[in-house]
Amino acid sequence: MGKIKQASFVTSFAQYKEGSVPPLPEIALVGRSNVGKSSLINMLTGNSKLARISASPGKTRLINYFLIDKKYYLVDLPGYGFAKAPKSEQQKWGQMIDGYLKRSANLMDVFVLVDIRHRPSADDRMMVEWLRAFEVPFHVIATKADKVSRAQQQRLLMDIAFDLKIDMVRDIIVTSSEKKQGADRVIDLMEEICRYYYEGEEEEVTEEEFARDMLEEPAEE
Ligand SMILES: Nc1nc2c(ncn2[C@@H]2O[C@H](COP(=O)(O)OP(=O)(O)OP(=O)(O)O)[C@@H](O)[C@H]2O)c(=O)[nH]1
Ligand SMILES: [Mg+2]
Repeated sequence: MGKIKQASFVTSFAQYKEGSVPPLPEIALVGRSNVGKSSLINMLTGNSKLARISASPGKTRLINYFLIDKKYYLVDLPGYGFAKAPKSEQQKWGQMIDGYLKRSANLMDVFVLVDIRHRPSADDRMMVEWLRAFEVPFHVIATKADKVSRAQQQRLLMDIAFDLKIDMVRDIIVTSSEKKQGADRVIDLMEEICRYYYEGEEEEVTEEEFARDMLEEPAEE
């Protein structure tokens, strides 16, 4: 059963730039603004203060890197579809997400988060289609499961699977950051994704190596 021992914030960018962080496998979180991306990171790491969350959408405005167990990065991206944001801001965020997904060489998997209560939006469907088209591996995570009853869950998941053209309802991982539900499954999956990157060999960066690489490639604001 997976558990994260160590997690820390590394850096954030307004614009993805290759080679800005020491190379390690990356798992990115995407989804509508307010869906619970940052909350999920906090639940997974058991640190409620690691990623900033907010009741109002549009909290995460940069690409945030979190180093997990010195082995991989969880990358928190700004949410899309935040209707109240000015058009220019929305465009900027769109470009940020797009630029990151297209250019990150170590991107291993994308977690697409959807609120279990709602049918996926046009943006959600577009995101999934885009990932399929570019053959980026992804998994769908349904958030806020505490907001619906167990009986409702199955039907809602079937709708989500249908909209996103996911064959198996059980492929959707159900989580609740509020009730700390689903963390084991997500962590096990992340471990599996990283094993694939390292192809069996256990590799970790030492603190010294990490600090040195960070110095060599100063992050730009
Ligand atoms: N009930 C419940 N509320 C949740 C859950 N996950 C997140 N929330 C709430 O939803 C709101 C948004 O959460 P965030 O984690 O900031 O969402 P986000 O996807 O990072 O949003 P952006 O940064 O704007 O893209 C906050 O008020 C959270 O407390 C959950 O599993 N259950
Ligand atoms: Mg956020």
